[in-house]
This record gives sequence, C-alpha cells and structure tokens, in this order.
Amino acid sequence: MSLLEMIKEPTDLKKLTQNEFELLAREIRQELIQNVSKTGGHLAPNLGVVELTLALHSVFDFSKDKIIWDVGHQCYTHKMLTGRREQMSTLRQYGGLSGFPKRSESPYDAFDTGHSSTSISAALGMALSRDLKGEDHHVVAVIGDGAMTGGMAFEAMNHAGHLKTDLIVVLNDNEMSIAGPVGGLASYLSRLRTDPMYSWGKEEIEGLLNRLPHVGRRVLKIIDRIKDSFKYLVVPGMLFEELGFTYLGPIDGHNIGQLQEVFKHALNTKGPVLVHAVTTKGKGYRPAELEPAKFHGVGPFDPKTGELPPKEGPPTFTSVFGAELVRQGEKNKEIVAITAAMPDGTGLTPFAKRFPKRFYDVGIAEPHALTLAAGLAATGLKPVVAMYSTFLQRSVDQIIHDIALMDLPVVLAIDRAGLVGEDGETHQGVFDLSFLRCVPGMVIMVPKDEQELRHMLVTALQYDGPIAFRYPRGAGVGVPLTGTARPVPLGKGEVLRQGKDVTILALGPLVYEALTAAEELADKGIEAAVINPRFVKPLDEDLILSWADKTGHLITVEEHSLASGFGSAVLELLASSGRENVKVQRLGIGDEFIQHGKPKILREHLGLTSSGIKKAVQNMLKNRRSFTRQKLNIKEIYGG
Ligand SMILES: Cc1ncc(C[n+]2csc(CCOP(=O)(O)OP(=O)(O)O)c2C)c(N)n1
Repeated sequence: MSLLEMIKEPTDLKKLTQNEFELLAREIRQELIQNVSKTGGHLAPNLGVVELTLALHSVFDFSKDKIIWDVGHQCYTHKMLTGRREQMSTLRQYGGLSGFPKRSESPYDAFDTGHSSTSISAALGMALSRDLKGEDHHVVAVIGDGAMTGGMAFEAMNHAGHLKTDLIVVLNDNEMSIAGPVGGLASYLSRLRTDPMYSWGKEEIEGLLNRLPHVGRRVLKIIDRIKDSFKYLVVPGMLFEELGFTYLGPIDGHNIGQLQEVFKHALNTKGPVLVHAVTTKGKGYRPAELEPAKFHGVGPFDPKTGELPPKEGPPTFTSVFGAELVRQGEKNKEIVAITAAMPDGTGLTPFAKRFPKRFYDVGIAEPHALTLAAGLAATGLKPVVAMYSTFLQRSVDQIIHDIALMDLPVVLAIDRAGLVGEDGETHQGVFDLSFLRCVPGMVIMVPKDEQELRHMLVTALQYDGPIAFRYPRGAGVGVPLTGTARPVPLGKGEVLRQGKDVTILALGPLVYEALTAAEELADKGIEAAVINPRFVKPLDEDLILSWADKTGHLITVEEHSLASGFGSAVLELLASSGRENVKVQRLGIGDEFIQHGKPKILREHLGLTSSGIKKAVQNMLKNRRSFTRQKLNIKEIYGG
C-alpha cells in the first residue's frame, strides 16, 4: 500500500516523519503527472506546490482554518488530500471535479477562485468576520508571484496592514507567471531570493547590530536618521514590512521541515504575516521544469516524454489574429499591442518579437492595461488590447470611464469569447456583449470565421473610436486565408442563405451551424434564411427588420448570456420599431454559470448546435404548421 493510499484525511499527515513526507511528495507528483497527462490541466503550477501543500495541511487544520488558493489552479494536491483523490481522473471533465477550488465540492474549499489576485482580499474578509464573531481560527492565502502583480493584491495588503488583524499570506515565488514575470516586483523578489543580505531575518540583523556595541549602536542611530533608505538595504522584505506585514523568508518551498517551522512561527505571530516561499514551477518533472510555460496549462500528453500530440486542423483564431496584427504592424507604426500576462495565449508573441518596442506586457493587471491603452490612444497611437473575454470583466470601468467617455480609438481584441471548456465557470467568456453593449459609442463585431476576423481587425484599426471584436478559443472554421484583409462596411450584416419561413441570425462561427440546420430543414420543407449579423452594435437594423417582415419568425443564436446579449438587442429593435407580431426565439445561455467540460458537450447541452437550432426552428413553426394543416383539413372536409 502506498503512503498516499493511507492518507484518508489531512489529519493523517500529522503522524508522518520527514522521510515519509518526502516519499509522499514523490508519490503525489507521480500521480499528478499520470492524471494530468490524461485529463489535461495546470501541471507545472501543481508540481511546484506539493511540499507547500503538505506542509500547510500538516500544520494547520483546514476543517476549521481557512485556506484560499489564489487563481486556484494549483489546488490539485489540496484536492487529493481532502477526500477527492479517487475522483482526480474526472478532473475538468463534464460532471467531474473542477480544476479550481469549489465550495460546492468540499468544505475544505473555503473560496472559489479562477481569476487572480483575489485571495488576500477574501482572506482578510474572513479574518475580519472571525474577529467580529469572536471565533478562533487561522486564515491563509496562498498567492503566486504572478498573481501578486495584480493591483487587488496590493489593495488588500495595504488594508490588512492597516487593520493589523491576524492573517497569513504565503507568497509562492516560482519566478514565473504563465510567461516570464513582469516588472519591479519581479526584480525585487529576485533580489530577495539571491542577495545573501536579504536572506537574513530582520530580527537577526537587529540582533547582530546590537551585539556590536559601538558600531551597532551607531548604525542603529544612522538607521533612525536615514531610516527608510537604510532599511531598504538591510532588512529583507521591507516592501511587505512597510505595508504592515511581518516578513518571513525567503525559505525553500520544497523543504517540508523548513516550511512547517516557518508556518508554526507564522501562526504564533500577531498581525498579518507574509511567508515568502521559493519554489520551482514544474518541480520534479523534467519536461515541465524545462518548459514551465508550456506545462502551465496543458492538454493530454505523453507522461514518459512530455510530448503533446501534434496540432491538427485549421489554425486557431488566436494565431490568425496574431499573424494579421504583425502584417498590419508593418504598415502602421502607430499600432501598439498590450497583453495582461498572456503573450502566448493571446497570440501576441509574434508581434512582441517583431516590434519589441511597441509591445507591452503589463502583468496580471487588466484594469491598468485598458487605461494604459487609453493614454496611448489619447496621444495618437493605436493600441490593440488582446485579452480573454473573462478577464476583460475586470476592466469595465476603465472601458467606460477612460476609453469610451473620450471616444478614444482603442481596439479590444476579445479572445476566448464564448465557451472555453475545461476551465469552467470562472473562465467562460459569456458576458462581454452585455457589459459592452451598454457603453455609448462602442462598436462590437463578431467574425463568423478566421478570415472575417482578419477583416474585422483591419476594420477596427481604421475606426476612430472604441471598437471590439470577439472570437472563440481554439481552431478556426478552416476557411481559406487568402488575399489582403479589407474592412467590412460598418454596421452591415450579410445574408448567407435565403428563405421564406424563418430567419436565423447566428453570431460568429455559430452561423455555420445555422447553415447546416437550414440545409436539414430544407429537406423537411422549411425554408430558413441565415444571416451573419457581424455587428452587435450598431445592429444592421434595416436588414434585421426587413427579414423580420419577410418571415415573421426570427431565431437568434449566440454563445453568450441571453441577458442583454445579441438576442436582447434584436428584441429591443423589434419592440422599438413596433413589430409586436414577429415571433422571436433566442438561443444562448440562460441565467446560470456554465460548468467545465468539453465545449462540444456544453454546446450540445445548451442547444447551440445545428441540431439544437433545427429543433428550435421546428418548435417555433410547429404551431404555425399545425394551424396551416388545420385550415387545409377544413378545406378538405368542405371540399373547398
Ligand atoms: C485576472 C486574471 N488574469 C489572468 C489570468 C490567467 N492566469 C492564470 S494563472 C496565471 C499566472 C499566475 O502566476 P502565479 O500567480 O505566479 O502562479 P504560478 O502559475 O506561477 O504558480 C495567469 C496570468 C487569471 N487567472 N486571472
């Protein structure tokens, strides 16, 4: 029986020796690699926190203490230790375990995460709640050096330091975000890690100075006089100390004994404490240690070699966008590109390589990315912000207040719009149309395929105001990518198929599902027109109204929330033009969060497929057809 099999609950860890802990860490790594090689998932971040997680669970009691995992992508060992090991093969699969902490899954998951830099705020909230209710437990936030670049982390630390409540923040410093780390904080942490001066504890330094009577006292006097500048030189973690935290570290995040010692010290320290643990992303699995960015989040792979299956099929929307942006960048020097810590994910790496001076990775700082773009646009440049739909949610005020209010020409390239699949609820990109539609002056486009994405990028670059286009995760439709990209006429949709019975308005690549549905419906004697609306704002009002009049029946289809999405815009148009008699059915996402699972499965459940569209059309026309048949029957009866 393996050691891991003997750990039924976290309290079982308390009996282990140091050697057993090391053995257990090895077993966990083996299982993580095997599992994730089948399910896909965030391998490298999880391999990096095995010892950290073991140490936390052996020192704290998270049946009453609280732990909040920032981003939450590193929680696999935590799940294995808290009764979910048997289900790890279902990780990220439809109906299986989530790849992130979920309160609905286990009482050990204190807070749902997925987006970064929230842990310290949430932990502080829990600590304050504990204090108000007179409870007695510890609250721990585990946050990576990447997530620490998000503004909220600093807002929370600033507040925690002010309140002085008991709170433990574990900084998991692996020198990596998804890509390389960004900015002053990264250099600061690097100095803490590498300069021997910095590995001294603050108390040790003060003790040393006191032990040197003359020099020491004199130095302490100097400290008093030039306090700040000197402290920055000699006291480790001064940035955190100045924010009101007791800094402990840096410590080896793979040494369980050392981690346990420091955690015990932390839980006996009053006020907020920051434990700085240095770890290696991908630890213990060579392919992941060598290429931590590739193994940050991976699909299934060969565990022996670390090789991923060859990419098949058409190029992704992301890569087509990235390549076209480079082409446009050659022609127009005013184009600058911005990412928030996702240069690869958003397809901006080729642009960054070709035009390093016109590319900005701001770290995990989405709101800053948008206002930075506003500044660039206000002074004559053409910023393109490429961001996943789900993370753009963070920047709504910046879009309204810093961009749209001044009508600034910022281009929003919204990647991973729609269902993203295995990352689940926290990552589905299904709200962007709702929060952009209401912004005055905002233009919103949705390309039906990767070729139209090229055209829309050019449209956006030529437009003098805020403009967005949204496109899905993964492979394109497979259309030829030929010719020069040309702007599409503003606010104009296109009719892809004529029909007299019903009009299907399908957004983005769903229009191809609508075309398939229309073909199958034709076999059943239903003539469906299919329209690619292209614009959610401004809507092609004339086109939509004329087809509403022609067919009297509209079906809207969108991979987006129905509340205030594209279908809602069509309903608003019909209502304001007084067409009460047009029948409308909207297909999309209802008032619910969509869980993890393969996009194909999720789409089937939501009816966002050709057969779903076909069914909706048939249902819609059923009444009309039975009415017609009834009339026919009457005719037949009376021989008319
Ligand atoms: C608001 C937000 N933006 C972007 C992301 C995408 N993302 C997931 S993990 C990650 C890097 C996190 O780095 P770090 O906190 O150092 O953790 P590590 O993966 O290195 O363990 C990023 C950018 C996110 N989850 N949330």
